[in-house]
Amino acid sequence: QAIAIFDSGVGGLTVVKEVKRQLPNEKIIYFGDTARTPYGPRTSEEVRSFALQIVSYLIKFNPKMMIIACNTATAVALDDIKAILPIPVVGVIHPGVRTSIKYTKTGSIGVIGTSGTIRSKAYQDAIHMISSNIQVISQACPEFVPLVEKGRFQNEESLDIVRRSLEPIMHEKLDCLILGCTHYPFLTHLISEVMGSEVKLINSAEETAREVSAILFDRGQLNASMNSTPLHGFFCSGDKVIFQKIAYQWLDETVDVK
Ligand code: DGN
Repeated sequence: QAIAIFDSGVGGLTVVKEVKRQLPNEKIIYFGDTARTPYGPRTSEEVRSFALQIVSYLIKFNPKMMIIACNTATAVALDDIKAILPIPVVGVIHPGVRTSIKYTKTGSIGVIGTSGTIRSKAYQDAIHMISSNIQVISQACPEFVPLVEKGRFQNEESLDIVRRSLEPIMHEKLDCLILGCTHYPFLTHLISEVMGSEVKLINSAEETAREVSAILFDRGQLNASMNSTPLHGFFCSGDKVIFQKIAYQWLDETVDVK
């Protein structure tokens, strides 16, 4: 049985990479909704209905677990998806929140994400549920996802966009910044250049994969066999050539995309 993972596009590949690293024997089925990306500017109802459609597609593969590798969809649909699926469902918000709370010394945590994620206040609520006196400084960066979907994660123009988007929080006294969108790790170098090396960037993929591993271990569902490399399945709703190119750059392997 596979682990199903989905996102609005290529962003969830940052989670795939970490799941593959921590759980190399697990088979992954991935769906990227590249035809309808970005989800950030859409209404909550729209994102929820897209997420439910994708889940009903992926569940046909009989996965043992579902990862919502999209913060925007996690913010609005995690509870609904948990309620309808008979398998464990993991989102990407709580893992990033836990990592940031463990890390912060100043008690000021930055969060960047899509307009939908920031508007939902999902990070703020999750952080304050654990520790009410932490200051959360949030900033929506709506221009980042289109950059990543076009594969533009390194050029000068992208650096200018990153600088302009982060300007409002650049001088805040943050010691960590949650990359509250799974697309943003693609822009790590640029974000780091703008925020400075003293701000730790938190990519929720690592902690998400750890949570997945713990759940599968508890359920006795970890695949321990080292006999063969699992054959993953990648699907996208839009241009498969661009998806394949970005997947190759990020995962360092050629993937067959349907
Ligand atoms: N990767 C999605 C997220 O984590 O929010 C991006 C959503 C979008 O398409 N804007």
